[in-house]
Amino acid sequence: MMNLRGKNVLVYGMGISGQAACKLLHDNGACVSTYDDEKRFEGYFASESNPMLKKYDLVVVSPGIKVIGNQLISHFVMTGTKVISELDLGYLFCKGTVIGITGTNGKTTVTSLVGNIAKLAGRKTFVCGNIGLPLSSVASQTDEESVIVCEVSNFQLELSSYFKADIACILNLAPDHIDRHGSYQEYLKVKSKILSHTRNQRVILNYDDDVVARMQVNKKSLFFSKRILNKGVFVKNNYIFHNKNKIVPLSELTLFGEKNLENVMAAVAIAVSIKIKGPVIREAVGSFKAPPHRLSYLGQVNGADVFDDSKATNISSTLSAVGSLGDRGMVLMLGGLNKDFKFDEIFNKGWNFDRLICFGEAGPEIFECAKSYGYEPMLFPTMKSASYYLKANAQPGQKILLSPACASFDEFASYAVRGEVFKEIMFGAIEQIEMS
Ligand code: UMA
Repeated sequence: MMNLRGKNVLVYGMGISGQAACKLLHDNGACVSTYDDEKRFEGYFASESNPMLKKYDLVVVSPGIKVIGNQLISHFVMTGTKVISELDLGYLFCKGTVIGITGTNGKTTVTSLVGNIAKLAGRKTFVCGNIGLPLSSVASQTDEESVIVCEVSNFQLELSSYFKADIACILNLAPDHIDRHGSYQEYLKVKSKILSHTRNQRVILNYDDDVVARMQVNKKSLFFSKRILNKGVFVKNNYIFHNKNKIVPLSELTLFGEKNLENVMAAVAIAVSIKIKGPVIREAVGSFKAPPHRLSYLGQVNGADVFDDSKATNISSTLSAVGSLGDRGMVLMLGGLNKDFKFDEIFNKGWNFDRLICFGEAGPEIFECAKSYGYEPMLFPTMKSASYYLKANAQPGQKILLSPACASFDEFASYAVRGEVFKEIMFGAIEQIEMS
C-alpha cells in the first residue's frame, strides 16, 4: 500500500472514477486537488484551473482521458511527476484475490458471471471496474478473504503500471478503439499489460483465439477451448469439463452463441482457479441472466424476432452475433459512430441478409461498402428513424438485429441508451415517424 499521508495528489478527470479516487486518497491522508477538461468540479476538493503551475507528488488519471497527445499528462511525465491510473490506485489499496478480466468482447458478461459464482459460493465478493463501479470505490472495503472481480478495459490499462491481478483473463482480441490508441498493435500492447509476468499470476487464456493463445507467459496458464484439450476447461460430450471433471452440461447454459460459450468457459476457468466447487459453478451458470444489450432477445414485432445487440460496437462483435443467429431472414442494423473500421469483413462472407439497414454518421460509408459487395442496403439518418421504419415494415420470419459495429455517440450518450431507445421504439408507445 502507498503511504499518501500529507502528499499532494492531483486527480485528473472527475467522472465516477475520479470521484472515487478523490475519496480513497482523502481517506488515506492525501491533500487532494482535482482537474477536469470540461468542468470545474464543485465539491469538497480544490478544483485547479491550471495544474501545470503546481507541483504534485502524484497524479491519478481517469480512464476516459486519452493519453496520446494529452499536454497535461506529457507535462507531468516530462517533469518527473509520478502518473498512475485510477485502476492502479484502487489496486494498491486492495486486499484479497484480485481477478482482472479483459478482452475485446464479453468482459462484462464474464465479470458478472464470475461475480455470481463467487457470491453463490459464499465468498466476500466485489464486482467492479469498467462494469460501472470503480476499483477505487471498493478497495478500502476489501480484506484478505475478499474476491475482487474487476472488469478491465484498455482505457484503464493504458497508464497502469502497478495493477497486478492474481488471476488475469484475456477473453479474445480483435481490432477496436484504434481511434484512441492509433493502431491495432498499440491496442494489443495495452491489453497485454494485464499480464504481470510474475510467477504467481494465474493467466487464463482463450485457446481458440489465435492472438490470445500465443500470450502464454508462465506454467500457471490455464486455457479454455471449444475443442477437447488434455487439460484446462473445454467442451466434450456436450459438457464443459475442467480437466477430468464434468462441470456444466451445455443444455443448462442460459446464454446462447459460440462467443457466450467461450464466456462461460472463461468464467468456469476463473472459478476453478479460486477453488470453487463444480456443483456451485453449475448452479450459478444455470441461473445466470445475461446483462442487457448483448444479443438479448426482446420479443416479436409482427412475427419478426427482435434482438438488441447494441453493445456490439466493433466488427468482431457484430460478426459473432450474425454467426450465432444465422444470416437467413436477417435484417441487420449497422451504423453509429465509426471507430476507424473498414466494414468489408461484414460483407465479404457471402451472407444472404434479408435486408441491410445503415444509419447514423457512419451510415453512408457502410452503405457504399455494402453496395460494392452487391448488396442493396437502405440508408437512414439515425437509428431512431431506421427503427420506426422496421417497426412499421416487420415481416413474419425475419430476425431484426441491432448489432451496429459502431459506437453510439453520434446519436446517444452510450450503447445502453441506444439499446433502450431501440427497445422503446420497437415495443413501446413511441409511434411518431421521424424521417428526414
Ligand atoms: N475528461 C477530461 N478530459 C478528457 C476526457 C474526459 O477531463 O480528455 C473528464 C470528463 O469531462 C468527465 C470525466 O473525465 O468529467 C469522465 O471520466 P471518465 O471518462 O474516465 O469516466 P468515468 O465516469 O470515470 O467512467 C469510467 C469508465 N469510462 C470510460 O472509460 C470512458 C466507465 O466505462 C467505467 O464504468 C467507470 O470508469 C468505472 O470504472 C464506460 C466505458 O464506456 C462504461 N468504457 C469503455 C468501454 O467499455 O468500451 C472503455
